Amino acid sequence: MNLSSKNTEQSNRMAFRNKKTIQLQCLVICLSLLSSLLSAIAQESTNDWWKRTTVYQIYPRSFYDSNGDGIGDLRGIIQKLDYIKELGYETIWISPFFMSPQRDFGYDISDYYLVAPVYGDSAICDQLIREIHLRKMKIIFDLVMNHTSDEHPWFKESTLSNKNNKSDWYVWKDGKGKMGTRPPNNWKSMVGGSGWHYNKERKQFYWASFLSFQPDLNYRNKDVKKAMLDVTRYWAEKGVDGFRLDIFNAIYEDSTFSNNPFSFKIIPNEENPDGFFQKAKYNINNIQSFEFATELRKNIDQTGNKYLIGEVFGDANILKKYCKYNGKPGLNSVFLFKTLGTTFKAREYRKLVSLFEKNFEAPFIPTYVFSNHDRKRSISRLKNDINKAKLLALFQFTVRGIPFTYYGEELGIPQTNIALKKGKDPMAKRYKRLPQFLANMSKEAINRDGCRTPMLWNNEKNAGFTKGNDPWLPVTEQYEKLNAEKQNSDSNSLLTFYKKMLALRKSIPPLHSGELKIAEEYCTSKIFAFYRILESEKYLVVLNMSTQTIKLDLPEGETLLLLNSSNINKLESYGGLVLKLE
Ligand SMILES: [Ca+2]
Ligand SMILES: [Ca+2]
Repeated sequence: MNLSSKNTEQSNRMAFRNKKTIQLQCLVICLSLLSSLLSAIAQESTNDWWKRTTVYQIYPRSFYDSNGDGIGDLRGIIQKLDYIKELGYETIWISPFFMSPQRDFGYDISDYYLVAPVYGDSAICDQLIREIHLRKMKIIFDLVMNHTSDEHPWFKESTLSNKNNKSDWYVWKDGKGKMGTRPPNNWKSMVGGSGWHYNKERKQFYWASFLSFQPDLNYRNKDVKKAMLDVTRYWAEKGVDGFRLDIFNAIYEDSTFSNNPFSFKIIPNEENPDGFFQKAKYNINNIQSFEFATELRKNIDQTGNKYLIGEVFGDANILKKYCKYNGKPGLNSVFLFKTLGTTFKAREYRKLVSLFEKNFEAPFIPTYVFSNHDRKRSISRLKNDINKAKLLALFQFTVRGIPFTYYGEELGIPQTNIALKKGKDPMAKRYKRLPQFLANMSKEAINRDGCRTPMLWNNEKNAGFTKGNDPWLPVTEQYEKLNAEKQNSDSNSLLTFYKKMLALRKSIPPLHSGELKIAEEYCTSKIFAFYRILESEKYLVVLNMSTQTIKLDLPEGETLLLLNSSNINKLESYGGLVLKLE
């Protein structure tokens, strides 16, 4: 071998080594890119936990009483966390338990940082957050940002004079007329009647969107806004995973305080807050409330991936503005209460889902709610038909959206009819002179006590809700049949079906993360059907929302669930199925 060939060989070997090094470097770069991509995907999917979650709402006063005073409490919730975990829910929303005179059972807060003694104390609250996280669940607090209790020290100070630190913290206005004793304008509160209330000390009116003892905060005052953003930061930093925001559409009022225009509408509803013969033009859904949603988002984002859900009313275009305004993100989602007024019929449900899909197309996500602490219990709207309730659960846990369950909905606890005169609810007190037959005719419960009766745990005294003698509201009479312990041991119960649905939803990604397409070819006046699709996986959900048996011609697939029926090709009354397509 001569020198030159030796050199060539050497340079070849070096080139080969260099090539190898470059290849290795490429591989390392590729791997690191892949790993950062994967971690970005993982990050994205952790950020989006709320999109896939299932929410269980607890009304703390009625869930479980740990000390026998007849009122549910936080320690009681801790003792029953395993029940919710075993059911399969991932997130718990708890109605307010902060310091409050309890005139509206917690939706009238007198200190946002303290727990009302009837429910526990700060240490138990910390323990509750910890215990929920230990079980790998999330916790959502219920924040009433629009108003405080009239016993909040801020309001007390504000009433003293119009020249103190807090005098501008609420919405004060001079009255009209010679003596200034007529309300500043014609605005009606959400519960009817003028929302303006005269205060003798200040000789001025204050504005209250809801009840008279719940004065609205003035968000045009910078200190108020900061104080309330501080409240959300405080709890978020303590580990709370999100907030349900009470009447968020009432945060800002129009600064002109002009009279609202006339409307023929008498009762406000979920899609339209107009009512009591006026358009709620100047007091509801103010554009500054949309902007505030984006400010709240920005503020809360500094504490991690938190979920914000607003209680708002209005048409879909308005509602969407709370989620995104001027290109900026706001609340993650809003309640879509149209579900509550939708008749249990195939065509109605098809319309509902089409509308929600159109208005809340991905990356937005709809919410599906059928009961809460203000509304008639779902099973009572379904005429106590357990088969319908199961079919509704099948729908709610397979449709694209975040499902919300109100405690006891999984047991089919019915609405209790409690006379207005006996009502503890301040709404019942307000309307106590209304003839009872008129209250009974109303589509929605005027006395909200009826949907807040104690949870039914077992067959013992007071259905196991309290060891005391006197639950704060009467226990449902059918508790021997409906209690959780009994239903847990019955493979055919509503509770067992809920468990099954929650497990199914969790185990099949297309059901919690896939897109939805209405299966038009199966939809009729009796059948509602849709697909859930994620990448190459496709599932078909068919619901027979009629009293008849319906013949079906289904594609090949694996039946994952068959409800109220023995044959997938002949779906019996209120039968439903989930089919994995090949
Ligand atoms: Ca108690
Ligand atoms: Ca307000």
